[in-house]
Amino acid sequence: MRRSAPAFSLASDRPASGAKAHLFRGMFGTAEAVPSLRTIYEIAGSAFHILSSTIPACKKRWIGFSTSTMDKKLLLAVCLCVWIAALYLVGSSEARGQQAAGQYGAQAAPQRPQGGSATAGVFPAVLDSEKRPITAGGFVKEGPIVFQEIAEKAGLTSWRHTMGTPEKNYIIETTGSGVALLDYDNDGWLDIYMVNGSTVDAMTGKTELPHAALFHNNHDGTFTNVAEKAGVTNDRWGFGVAIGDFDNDGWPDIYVSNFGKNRLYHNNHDGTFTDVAEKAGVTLGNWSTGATFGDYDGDGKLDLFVPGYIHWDMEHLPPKPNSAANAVNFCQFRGIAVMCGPRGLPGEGDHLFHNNGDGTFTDVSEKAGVADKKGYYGFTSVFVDVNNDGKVDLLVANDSTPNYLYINKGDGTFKDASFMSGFALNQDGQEVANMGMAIGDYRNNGLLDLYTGTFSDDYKPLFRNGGNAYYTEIAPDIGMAQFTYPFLTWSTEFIDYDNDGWKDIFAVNGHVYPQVDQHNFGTSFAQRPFVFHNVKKGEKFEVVPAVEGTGLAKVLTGRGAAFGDLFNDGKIDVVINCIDNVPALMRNVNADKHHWIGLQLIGGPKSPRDAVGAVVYLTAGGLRQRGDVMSGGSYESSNDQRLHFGIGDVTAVSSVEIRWPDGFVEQVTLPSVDRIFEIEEGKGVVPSVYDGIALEVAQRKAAGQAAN
Ligand SMILES: [Ca+2]
Ligand SMILES: [Ca+2]
Ligand SMILES: [Ca+2]
Repeated sequence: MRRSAPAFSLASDRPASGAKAHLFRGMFGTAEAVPSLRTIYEIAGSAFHILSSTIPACKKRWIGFSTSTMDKKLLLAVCLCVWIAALYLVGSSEARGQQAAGQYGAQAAPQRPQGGSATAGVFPAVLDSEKRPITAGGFVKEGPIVFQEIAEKAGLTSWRHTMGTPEKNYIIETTGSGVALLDYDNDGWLDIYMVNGSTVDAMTGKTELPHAALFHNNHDGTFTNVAEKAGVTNDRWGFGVAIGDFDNDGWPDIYVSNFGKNRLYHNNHDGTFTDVAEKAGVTLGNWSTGATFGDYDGDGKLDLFVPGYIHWDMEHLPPKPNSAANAVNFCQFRGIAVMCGPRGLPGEGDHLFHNNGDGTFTDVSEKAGVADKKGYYGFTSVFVDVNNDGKVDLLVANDSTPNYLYINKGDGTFKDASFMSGFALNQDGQEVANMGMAIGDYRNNGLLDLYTGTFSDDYKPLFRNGGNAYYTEIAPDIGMAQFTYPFLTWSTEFIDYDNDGWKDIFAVNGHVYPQVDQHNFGTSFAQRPFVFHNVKKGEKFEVVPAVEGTGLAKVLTGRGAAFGDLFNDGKIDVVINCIDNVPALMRNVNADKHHWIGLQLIGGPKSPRDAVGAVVYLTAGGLRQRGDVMSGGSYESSNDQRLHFGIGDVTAVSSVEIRWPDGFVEQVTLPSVDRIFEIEEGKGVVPSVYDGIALEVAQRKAAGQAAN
């Protein structure tokens, strides 16, 4: 479904109204933004990006208008206005920076609470033939079946997520919780950890506390919830989860981010866990979100970064949507009263914890330069090497504020390259509501690209890495913007769902305002997921049709989601944590017969044992693909840490180069394809549980084929 063509737009894939009209709003902020947070650097950086993005666009249009003098004059006038304004911004940034600096002391004071998180404008509803918004419709009767939703059959619907009341009067009831895929018992089969929310009634003892779930993989397509026995029910108002073997004992541990104290569940190797967060010094205490483990200082031990969202006070709540205090309805979305936030509410700072190696951590946020003194609304973070210098950098997706991109300087500190990298804002120079993020090399050129999930009425930005972590946001330029406007996207990941060697994009959606279902806004509270298929070697993506009755046509209250090969069959599946609902399990049933490789990496004595931070370059059929071992990501979630490569019709891998976290570069030879191998640093492929699994899966496949 596409809207009518715009009258005039510098970009090609969205209406002219909204986008450019808001070009400068992002610089100074609006009623919704926080102008006092702007510094000289940010304003100058934003202006620089306007110049760098509009000059090529103007040039392109100029060449396009070869005959019409009137059009050329108009174009010249518009472009000149944009450039003059951008230069003015650079010039005036010093004064504004001083003004901003003067206001820093007052930043902790809450601003007037405000609602609404879209920035691009208001767009007309896109409805399907049955008058359903495209977010809950637009299905086709026939087409390729890519995902089937099998949560009930798999036994996941015995558990339910709960967060606040259905009315969603407060933002703390709306943002949902994450999912982690981890193999906690080291049997070679991914298990599932689902974070739960809570309610005020439960926290004050009136009702039972909602529990998190730990679903053990029974190897037969079903799962059993063992959270109680394992001691990981959390029983707090939970948001994010990150997986990392922080003590290098070979068993994955679990960090859970809550409103209130966080948990660090240490894996006891016997199916149980012990919360060691107090002793480790990593509890914090207000509203924590999607954490990430990573060894930023290269000492071989995983450190921990925990973003903060809003500094929330249960005793002093913002006004309810229809309360007297909100009589003027200043928390609005498209003119209707909704819950307040995040804008106008005080942000919660971020924390970096250095791993001391003795079971304790030290908060080094300030020293390292990642404390988030601006109080941006952090949701999801990931340690990963975006500038290919062998050290993990740090990405933070921030809601309704600019994203952070911190470059690791290698001396225990980070350089804030958020604006200069181009990751802070979308191509309009606009801060958007970044919930979660996908990280992957979708062009197979060895550079990590980024995609973030944002609010409805904003498109979902694609950040292309031009080298050295210099990003250009290009979603509208390659036709990926228009379709995504009505969706509110949380989790997203680059996954090669059809194993053709080119990474595709999966997005999990759902609105925060239940009120949208009462209005013809073209969006809905529950939304279907969407998939973009990488069809031209990273130059173009196409929306995969949502076939009725299949996973992509399932309308969900999606939030956190984790991506991984749950059934060891070489196809990436998706587990979705749906707010106030049962989970969804999207099993990848795509009909392709493409080949694949899975790699479980084990770090040596100088690297983190779970190899977080390792980078693999796998070459097959002339295609060189990159895979990074990461902790955290998606939206407040943690994906399968085994690396997955689709290799198309090729039946042999030419080379595997591994850059281990300690800097050691190893070449490994793989004896076959279509299975998972375990590789230990310095030892190449080692015997593992995956040898037995490969045999078992092959036998089952043969039996299945015989039965058919
Ligand atoms: Ca397992
Ligand atoms: Ca461990
Ligand atoms: Ca693909």
